[in-house]
Amino acid sequence: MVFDLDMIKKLYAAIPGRIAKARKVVNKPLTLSEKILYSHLHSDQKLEAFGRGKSYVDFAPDRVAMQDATAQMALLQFMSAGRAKVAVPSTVHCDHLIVAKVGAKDDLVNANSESKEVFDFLSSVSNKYGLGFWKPGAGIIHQVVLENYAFPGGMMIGTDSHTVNAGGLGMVAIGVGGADAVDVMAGMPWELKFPKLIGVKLTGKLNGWTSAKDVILKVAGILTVKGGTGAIVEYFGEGATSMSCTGKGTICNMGAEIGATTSTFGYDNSMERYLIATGRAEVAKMANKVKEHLTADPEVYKNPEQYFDQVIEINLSELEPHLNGPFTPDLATPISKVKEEAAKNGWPLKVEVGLIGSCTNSSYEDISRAASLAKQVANKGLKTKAMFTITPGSEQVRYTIERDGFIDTFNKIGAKVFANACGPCIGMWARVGADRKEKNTIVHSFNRNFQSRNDGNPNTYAFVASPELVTALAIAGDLGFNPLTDTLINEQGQQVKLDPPTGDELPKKGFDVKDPGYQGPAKDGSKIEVKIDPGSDRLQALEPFKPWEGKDLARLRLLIKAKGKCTTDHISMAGKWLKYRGHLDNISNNLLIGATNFFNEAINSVRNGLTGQYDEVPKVQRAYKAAGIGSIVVGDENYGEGSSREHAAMEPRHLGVRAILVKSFARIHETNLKKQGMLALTFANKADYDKIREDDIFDVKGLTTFSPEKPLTIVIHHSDGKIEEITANHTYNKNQIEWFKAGSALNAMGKSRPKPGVAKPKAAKPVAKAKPAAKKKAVKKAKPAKKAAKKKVVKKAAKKAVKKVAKKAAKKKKK
Ligand code: MIC
Ligand code: SF4
Repeated sequence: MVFDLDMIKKLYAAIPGRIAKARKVVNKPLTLSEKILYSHLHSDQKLEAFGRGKSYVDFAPDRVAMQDATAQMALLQFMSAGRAKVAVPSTVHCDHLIVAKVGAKDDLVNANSESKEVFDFLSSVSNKYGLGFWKPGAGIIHQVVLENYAFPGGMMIGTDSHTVNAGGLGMVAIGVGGADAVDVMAGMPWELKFPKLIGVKLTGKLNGWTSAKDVILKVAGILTVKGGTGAIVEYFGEGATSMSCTGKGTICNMGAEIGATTSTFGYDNSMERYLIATGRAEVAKMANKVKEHLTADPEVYKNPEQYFDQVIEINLSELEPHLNGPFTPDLATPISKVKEEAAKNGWPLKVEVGLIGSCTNSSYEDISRAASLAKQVANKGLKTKAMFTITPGSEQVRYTIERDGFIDTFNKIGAKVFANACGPCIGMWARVGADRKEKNTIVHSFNRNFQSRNDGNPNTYAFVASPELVTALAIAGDLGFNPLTDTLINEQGQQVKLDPPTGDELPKKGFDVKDPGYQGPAKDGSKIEVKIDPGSDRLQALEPFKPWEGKDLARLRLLIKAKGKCTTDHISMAGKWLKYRGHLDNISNNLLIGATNFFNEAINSVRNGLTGQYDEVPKVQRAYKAAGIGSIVVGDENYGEGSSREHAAMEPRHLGVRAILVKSFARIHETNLKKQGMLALTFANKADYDKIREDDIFDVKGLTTFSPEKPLTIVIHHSDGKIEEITANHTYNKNQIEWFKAGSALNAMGKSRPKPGVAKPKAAKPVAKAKPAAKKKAVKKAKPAKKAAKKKVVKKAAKKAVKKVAKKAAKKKKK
């Protein structure tokens, strides 16, 4: 089944004209990223030469993708939007809620019973509102999207940071929080600060042990986890065109680990081959006709320095396989240096488990290359030393690799094949013995290796590498093994060397699948009732957050001064907590339980300012909430790195934290905080972080005149009577300040109203106090809904709401 043909056809028909207009205004040759961005401006967005890293721009993405763990919150919010159907093609993918334990079959049965309520909820919401639904077992969102929906020149957003994977097929695909997805699904413009552009020129050609994964491992080492923040990374050059489309997907996927807004590649033969192999020859045909618009203008790649804000060059012919980690994906070590580094840093050398697959690396090419190594185990009389697991990215890949004998090959080395799902990548791994918290090493082909992420054990040293290298290291059972130079001793006592991996970019016999696991939506969803059991501990209907009280914030307590890395995994842990993603109050019990307290270096132990006692973070925050006291969280660099999960913003909001004050933010998290009505602030002077003491009390001043580019003041009351004032910067634009004032973006857009067709314990309060910004903005937001109403897709409620928003705004303007 080919999805979205009409939509793609329309876009391709419009692209040449849109790009020509943009080129005129920008007045210079365009990069691919600019072409895609400029051809996806929202109809109400004025075309101008936008300032990179400066202008806030309204876009109209072509589609939305959501995975089960984030879709719950996104769809709970969407249900408040009063729409009868999603405005753009959207899908839900059940992949995060499956625990990897015994093996694919049993694990899936377990997940289907344990998370039945959530899957049923997602399935019926999808059915009602017109979303495509991919059942548990169908595959991991990004692989399924690449196989079915991604197309060159398109723009999509997804409620998962690795949505960027679709850049492998020439898209601009961006990870966002659920509230952003709601905007697009409701037909509203989607706002993004126009990104900066980083160009990566790939020369030479991949060969031997080196694979596409090593490109991004190297880039991560160069740019670090925050080097891509606010930027799109565009890859080009002979090295780019000579690699496979799925290899490009891997590179784009892990662009999330350098904080990049997204990454992308120009349309080329590898993409055409992939489209054809995945049953989309028609899309390839259409793309071929507008080819020159699906890559940068030739001048750009000839003189990249003139068109990109930063250019990096990597020679693939010389690139060494890399191993990144532990605990951070940007600690890049070439394989030839690993032994030395391990000895220096005390990394355990014995590899306990090698894990391949995930959304990052489970293409046919990856699996076939890894299998070529597994085959050598028997052929060379070796024995695999470490445990070995595979999580295929989709049922299509799994079915095809089984047909082609690779699963059999892996089984022969004692591998365990888990369900087509996230599993160990996101801590959904019932790893035997992890609770003993022993120091140990694992290697995987996933993308993230933050502390505790895979198995919940903070002492697991996780390293990221290509599937090929992971397989070789699992066979050797030794982190210091360099397959390029070292030999292994086989069962007969002989020294043998592994041959470099070989494989097929695409299956010779084509892809095949029996049941891809897709469920299309009902034609008329109006009669479908979405039920939320009021007694459920998995799902909870959302109550709108309270609007801002109209004055400066006073007497805030310090909840935690987080030390060092504080990713979304530290703020809202995954693993066993994933099951509460649809229940805000329950998931709030994991707030910041992974963060390190600066003052005692302990995890999940902070001082309760009311009692002086140390307790768990959520408990202390609940005590402040019960006492009606607001609080503040202080953090280090790149706070909120990692996931798109908006729970990391909603939980503190729900529990009464008022401001997050850090040295710097990761992009998605900063937006999520703003969307949920929180104050996301940065130290104007980073050294002020050192001024914060454990028992400080804070005032936030300047909120009554809160405006773009005008810093706020934080008054710190130390317990010794000393008072200090520091400056806090912010990046709120006018519209975002309205979100803060209204209590959340959802409130500000007048979306929170009783939920049509939803059985819920208490009706949500209408947001009487929501103040839409200026008339212009409100009408702008309302317009698409008006259009939809004409098409009779929006019910009366939506029409009424549109009028209400416009009327209120008009009234406000008169005042
Ligand atoms: C991840 O890789 O961290 C996740 C789990 O896919 C997240 C989404 C989530 O937390 O649900 C992401 O990357 O956005
Ligand atoms: Fe799933 Fe891991 Fe990919 Fe996130 S990075 S979508 S958890 S496989």
